[in-house]
Amino acid sequence: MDKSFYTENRNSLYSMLPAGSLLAVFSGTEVIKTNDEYYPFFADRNFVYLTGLTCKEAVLLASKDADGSVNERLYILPPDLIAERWTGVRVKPDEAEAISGVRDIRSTEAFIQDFRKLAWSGNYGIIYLDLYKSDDANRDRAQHEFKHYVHHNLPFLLFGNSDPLFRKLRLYKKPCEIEALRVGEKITGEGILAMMTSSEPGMPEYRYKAKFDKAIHEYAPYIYGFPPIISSGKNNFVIHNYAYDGIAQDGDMILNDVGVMWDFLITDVSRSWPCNGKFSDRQKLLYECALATSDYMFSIVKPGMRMDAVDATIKEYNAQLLVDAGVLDDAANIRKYMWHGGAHHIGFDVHDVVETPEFIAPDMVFCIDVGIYHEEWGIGFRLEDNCLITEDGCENLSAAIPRRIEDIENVMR
Ligand SMILES: [Mn+2]
Repeated sequence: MDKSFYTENRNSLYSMLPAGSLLAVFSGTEVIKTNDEYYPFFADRNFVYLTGLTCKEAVLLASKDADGSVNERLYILPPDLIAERWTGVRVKPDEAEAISGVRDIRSTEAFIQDFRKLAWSGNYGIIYLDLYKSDDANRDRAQHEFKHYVHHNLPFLLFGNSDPLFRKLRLYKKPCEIEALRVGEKITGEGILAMMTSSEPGMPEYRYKAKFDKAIHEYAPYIYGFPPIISSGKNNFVIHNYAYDGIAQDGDMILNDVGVMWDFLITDVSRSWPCNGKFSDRQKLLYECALATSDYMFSIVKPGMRMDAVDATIKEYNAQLLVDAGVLDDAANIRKYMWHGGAHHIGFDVHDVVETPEFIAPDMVFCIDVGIYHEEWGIGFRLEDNCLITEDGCENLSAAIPRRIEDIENVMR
């Protein structure tokens, strides 16, 4: 991604801040796993969205003056030969500038002092931080800890929450983001095809995963969009199954819900097939309902449609098909077979952090996900594609990944 993307994102965010405000965005800190071992560091997505940098412990600090002018500074860890010998080279100021477009690059050692000077100047009444948590049990992140610091030491500053501002921006994808998604879809497809073409009864789930991993890691060292969900048979009834400990038995469906991250944009695609390469009558019956529902959605989704109608229509349409097929007694009971929502936005996060729109508009990208879980028949699967909203309709970004019974069976033959 070119630095102009990040510069534009920052300027859009700054334009939404009131005059006389401060903004700090943190990349985050490593999380301990055990003893002296840490989880692989994963930078805060809003920080990445503004800077393109993925280094730990960095901070973007912006100040917006009464006249509306903005000054921005980017704080990165200073050089440390011993630390870098152990855990890798740190980004240098000129590299940070080239990636992000921020001109004023400083050491993190200067951050607190600089921040206090700005606060004490009396020119700023409010500090904006991304204070979002998806669950009360979530650990405090760097910005939450900083909030405690400000609350105790600079109590005259008010807090603003930048989370809704980021959500407004991230709802609409820019052309370079859509291009990144297109590359990601291609790689995702290669991973899925590698599993489809090697599928056979008796194959352990972890070997399916190995096929997927091998295919996508031809492209980048860290390319997972999220932990791949790959399961078979009864394990498909666990919606987020990460165990990979089952063995596909003859007659089982394979379910996978996978995606890659390319230029920070994440794809999210589900494909399902019988491990033996031939749909049974019952599998065919249920799969055709899901496919017809998905096809219908791609034919009607367009700008101006209510966003909440997407999920509702997926359920209603699929319910009617299942009733017509004699599978479901009453469309009102669809929750028996459909267990999860059918439309979430994708982007820098797989469940993207966006403002929930009332109406669909161009440049939004969300999943159209039809899952059917028929426990009595032992058949559970989902069909999930990535839907880009265009000027007058929508485009299925993952359409090239086999999704029709005939295409799947041909690929597997
Ligand atoms: Mn999804």
